[in-house]
Amino acid sequence: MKLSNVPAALALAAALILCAYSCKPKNTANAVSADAAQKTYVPPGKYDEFYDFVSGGFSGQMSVYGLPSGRLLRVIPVFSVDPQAGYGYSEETKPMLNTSHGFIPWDDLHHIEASQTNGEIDGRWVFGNGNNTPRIARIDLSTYNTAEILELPNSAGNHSSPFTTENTEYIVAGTRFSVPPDNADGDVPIDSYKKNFLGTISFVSVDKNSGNMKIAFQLKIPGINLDLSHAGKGPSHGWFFFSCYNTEQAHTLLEVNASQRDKDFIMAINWKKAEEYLQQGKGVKQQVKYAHNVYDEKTQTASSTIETEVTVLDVMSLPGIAYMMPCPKSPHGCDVDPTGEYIVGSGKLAALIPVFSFNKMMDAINNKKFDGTYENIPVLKYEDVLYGEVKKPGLGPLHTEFDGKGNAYTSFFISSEIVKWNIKDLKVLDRAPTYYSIGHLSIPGGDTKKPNAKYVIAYNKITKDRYLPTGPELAQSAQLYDISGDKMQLILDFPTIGEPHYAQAIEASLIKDKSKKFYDIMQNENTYATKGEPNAKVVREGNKVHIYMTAIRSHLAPDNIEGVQVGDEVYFHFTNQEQDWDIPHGFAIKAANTAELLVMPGETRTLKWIPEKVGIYPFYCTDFCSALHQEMSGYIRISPKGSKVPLAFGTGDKAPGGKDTTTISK
Ligand code: RUQ
Ligand code: CUA
Repeated sequence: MKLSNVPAALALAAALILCAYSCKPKNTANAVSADAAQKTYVPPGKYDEFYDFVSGGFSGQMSVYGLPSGRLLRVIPVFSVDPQAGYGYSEETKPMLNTSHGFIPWDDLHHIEASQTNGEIDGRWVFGNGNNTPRIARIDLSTYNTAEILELPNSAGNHSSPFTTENTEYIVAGTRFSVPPDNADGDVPIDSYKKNFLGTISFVSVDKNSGNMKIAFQLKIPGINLDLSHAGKGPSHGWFFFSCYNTEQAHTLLEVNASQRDKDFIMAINWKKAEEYLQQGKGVKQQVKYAHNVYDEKTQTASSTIETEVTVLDVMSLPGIAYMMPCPKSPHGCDVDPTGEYIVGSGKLAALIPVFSFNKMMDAINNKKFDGTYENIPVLKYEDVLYGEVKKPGLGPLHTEFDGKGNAYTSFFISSEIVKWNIKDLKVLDRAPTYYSIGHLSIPGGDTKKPNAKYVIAYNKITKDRYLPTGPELAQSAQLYDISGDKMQLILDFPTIGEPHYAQAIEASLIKDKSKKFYDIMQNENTYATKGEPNAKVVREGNKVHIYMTAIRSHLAPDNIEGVQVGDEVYFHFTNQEQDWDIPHGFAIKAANTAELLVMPGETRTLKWIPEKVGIYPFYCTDFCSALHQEMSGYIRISPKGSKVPLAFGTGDKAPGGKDTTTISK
C-alpha cells in the first residue's frame, strides 16, 4: 500500500461525506408541485395502477406498495423469519431458510428483478438476492409466497444479483467478496489475497414452466469485487455486463486501497460462448455444498436438499468469455438501455457518466484491438468502446433507468438528485433534488426493452426531516416523480420497510387478476391436512402427539385436549377450513416458543411445542375473523410425565367429560 495516498484519499472521502449533507437542497417543502395530491390520490375503494416490489435491504424481506398512492400492500417474507405469518417458524416453512451453514433466519435483500419474456416483464415471478449468505429467491406472483431459495457456493456477498436475461434463461449472481473457493483450504493468511482469493459468477437457469432454478454453470473469475450487472438485450442478447471494483485486489482499508486506480472495469461476459464451452465439456466439476429449498404448492410444505456439485468454467483460461472495459472511478451501477446498444457505467466517485457502445465493443473484439490483459482477460481501450461521456451531470452517479423514449435517468448519491439526460447527444435535460442521498431509482420496466415512462421512484439512503421524528431510527424514504412531461415533478414521499435498494414496478393489470384468493382444500396434499371437522383428531405416537385441528368461524376442533404430558413433542397441525377470500385464522398457545401461525383458507400449518410444565394452557385464534372471534379458543391439559390421564379430545358434546352443563341452569 502506498501510504502517501492515504491522507489524500481520506480527505476526499471526508469531503464527499460532508457534501452529502451540505449539498442537500434547501427549502425541502416547496419542491412539491401544486397538483401533486391529484396525481397521487387514489380514492377509497379504488386500486393503484402499479404494484411496486421493493427490497427491504437489511430486513431481508420484500415489500409491495401501490403506486401512485405509496400505500403499503404487503410484506413478503423471503430471507428472514416473519412473525406475522410464522414464515421460518412453522414446520412447513422452516426448510426455506436452510443453508449449507444450517438454519439462517435473516439476510440482506438488495435487488429485485421481475421475470421477462422477450425483454418485457411477464408478471410470473420476481427474484431477490440474499446478499450476505449468498442465495437467490423466487417469489410466485399469484400467491406472493417465496417459492424457492437457491444457495450459491464459491461465493460471498451476492450483490450483482439477481438480474435476468431477456427470456429469463438465466438469473445471474456475482460475488462482491472474493474468497478462496469452497473446495480449497480456506485457512490461509488474509494477505495472501492475490494468490488465493477468487471471484465467481453463477448462471442460474430458470425452468420456463415451473420456474425451478438450477445452477447451470459458474464462471471462475479473478479475485476482484463485482458490484452490479445487467444483461444485454436485442443485439446484445447473449452478453452480460458486470461492474467491478477493487481491481487492485486490496484486502484492507478498501476505502483507500481499492480507489487507487483511475479506472476499474465493466466486465463483459459472452454467456453464449460459455454455453459452447460447457457443451464441449470444458467445465470442471467441483465438489461443493449448497442448499436448494423448494416450497411445494400442493403439499404446502418446503423441503431442503443439499446439492453437492457445480460445473465451473475458468474465464482466465477459456478465451472469448470475458472482456474488460475500463470504467472510471469505482463503478457501481451497470445498466443497459432498452435498445441493447448502450451500456451505462456509474463511478461512485466520478463526476461524469461513461456510456459504452455495444457495437464499438464488438468491433474492438472482432479486430482484436486490446490494451494488454488483466489476469489473462483481454482489456479493451476506453476510447475504443466509449460512445461518449455525459459531462458534469452531478456528483457520484449510482444507477440509471430508461424511459424508452431515448432518455436516461441517473441517481446521484453525493449531489442528492436525479438527472435526466438524452442518450443520443448525452445532454442533460433536467434535474430534480431527492431527499436525501438517493441510491437506486426505478421506472416501471425501466431495465427492460419496454419501459412505461410514467413515474420514476427514488429510493433514498437518508431520511432526516422528511417525516415526524421517531427517535434515532427513521423509516427510509421513497419518492415518486411524475415523468410524463419534459420535467420531473416530485409528487409523493412514502416511508419504506428496511432499506430499499432496487425495485420493480409492475403494471397492476398484468398480475392482479391471477392473484390467488384461497387454496382449494380438496387439493391440499399436506400430510397433516384435516379436511372437514369430523376428521379432527389427536394421535399419540410414543412421545409425539399429533393434533389434527380444524378452524372454521368461530371455533376450533378439538378445543379441549387432555392426556398430553410434560416433555411430549406436540404438533398442532392447523387446517383452515374456510373457502373464501381473506378469511385467515391464526393460532397461538401460551408458552409456545416456536411460532404463532397465520393460516390462509384451505391451508395447513404446523406449530411444534414441547410443554415443560404441568397445567392448563389456553390456545386461540389470533386473527379477528368473525364477531365471535374472541370465542375461538380452547384448552390443553398438560399432565406430569408418566401420568395415567387418558388421551381425550373434542369440541362441544364430544369434549372430554361431555358438553358444558354449567351454562344451562333452570
Ligand atoms: S446497491 S445504492 Cu446494494 Cu444495489 Cu446501489
Ligand atoms: Cu378465527 Cu379469529
